[in-house]
Amino acid sequence: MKLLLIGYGNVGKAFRKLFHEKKERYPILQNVEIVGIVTRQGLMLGDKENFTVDKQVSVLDAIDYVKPDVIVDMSSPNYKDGEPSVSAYMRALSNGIHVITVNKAPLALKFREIFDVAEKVGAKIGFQGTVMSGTPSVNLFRIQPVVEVSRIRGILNGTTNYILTRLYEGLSFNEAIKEAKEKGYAEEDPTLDLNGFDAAAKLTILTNFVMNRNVKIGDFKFKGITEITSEEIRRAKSEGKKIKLIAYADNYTIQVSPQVLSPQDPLYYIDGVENALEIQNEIQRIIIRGPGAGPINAAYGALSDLVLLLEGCL
Ligand code: 80F
Repeated sequence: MKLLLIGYGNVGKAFRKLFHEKKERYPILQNVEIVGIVTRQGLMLGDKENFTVDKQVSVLDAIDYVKPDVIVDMSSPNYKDGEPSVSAYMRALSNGIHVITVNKAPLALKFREIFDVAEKVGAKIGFQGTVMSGTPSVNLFRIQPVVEVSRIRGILNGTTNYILTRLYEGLSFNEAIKEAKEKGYAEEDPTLDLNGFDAAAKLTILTNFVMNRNVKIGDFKFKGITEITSEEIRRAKSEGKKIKLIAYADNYTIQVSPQVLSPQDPLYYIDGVENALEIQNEIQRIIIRGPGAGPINAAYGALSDLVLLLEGCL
C-alpha cells in the first residue's frame, strides 16, 4: 500500500516518525510505504526525513504522478474554500484512493459532498485526527453502531483550553499563547484557535458524522476566547468557577461559546491541553477525555485510521 503525505510540518513529521516506529513492531504495517510527500514547496519522491523538492508540482498533480493508494492530509486548513485539499479528496476518492485526514477545513466545509463521492466508489475516509487528535472521538462512534445520539457537548480545542488554564494560573495572554505555540498545539494561524473557528469546525464534523446532520461551518454562531477579560477570569476564580470554551449540539441547536462552569460540571475539571466530550445517546451518557492537540497525538489519530483501514474497519 502506497501512501502520499500532504503537509510535512509538526504533525507530518510526527506521523512519519511514528509510522516507522510502529512499522518495525506491527506486521500489519509491513507492506505499507510512504512513496512521496507534497508540501507548498512541491513534491519529494520516496521517504526521507529531510524534505527536499524533487518536482515542483501541485497537490493534485502529485496525486496523478505518484498514484498512491491512500493520501494522508496533514496540511494547514484553508477555511475559505478548503483548497487544495477538497479537490485532492475528490480526485483521490473518485479514483478509489482512500483519504486519511487531520485537516478539518475540507470536512467542515463539504462533509456531505466528500462522503457522497467516497460512497459511490467504496473508497474510505479516516478523520479521527480532525477531532480530539488521537483521543478516540470520531472512531469511538465506529464501535457504537445504530445507537442514536441526541446531544454532544465538549471542550474541543486544546490551544484555548491550555490558554484559559494558564490565565487562571496567573500568566498573561501573550505568555500563554507563546507556550501553546511552542508545544505545537496552535494552528499555523492561531487566530483560528482563539476565535473559535477550530472548535466550530470540529463540532461541525462530529455533528454531521454522529447526528447525521448536514451542517457547514458558517451555518451557526460561534465565539472564541478573545473577548474574555482578566476581570472575568478573576471573578470566576473568586467564585470557585472556571471559564471554558464549550461546543454544544443537539437536534435543534449548535454553538460554540465561552461559559462559566461550576465544580458540579464534569467539564470543569478538564484543564490544559486536555479535551473532553459528553455524548448523550438513547442508551447511555458517555464522557471521554484525553489530549486534544499536540503533534504526536494528531499523528496517532491518522495512524490509527491507517490501521483501521488495513483491517477493513473504516
Ligand atoms: P504546520 O504549520 O506545522 O504544517 C503545515 C504543513 O502543511 C506544512 O508542511 C505546509 O507546507 C503544508 N501546507 C500548507 N498549505 C499547503 C498546500 N496548499 N499544499 C501543500 N501543503 C501545504 O501545521 P501542523 O501543526 O503540522 O498541522 C497540520 C494539520 O494538522 C492542520 O490541518 C491542523 O489543523 C491539524 N491538526 C493539528 C493539531 C495539532 O495539535 C491537532 C489536530 C489536527 O486543538 C487545537 O488546539 C488545534 N489547534 C490542534 S488540533 N498540531
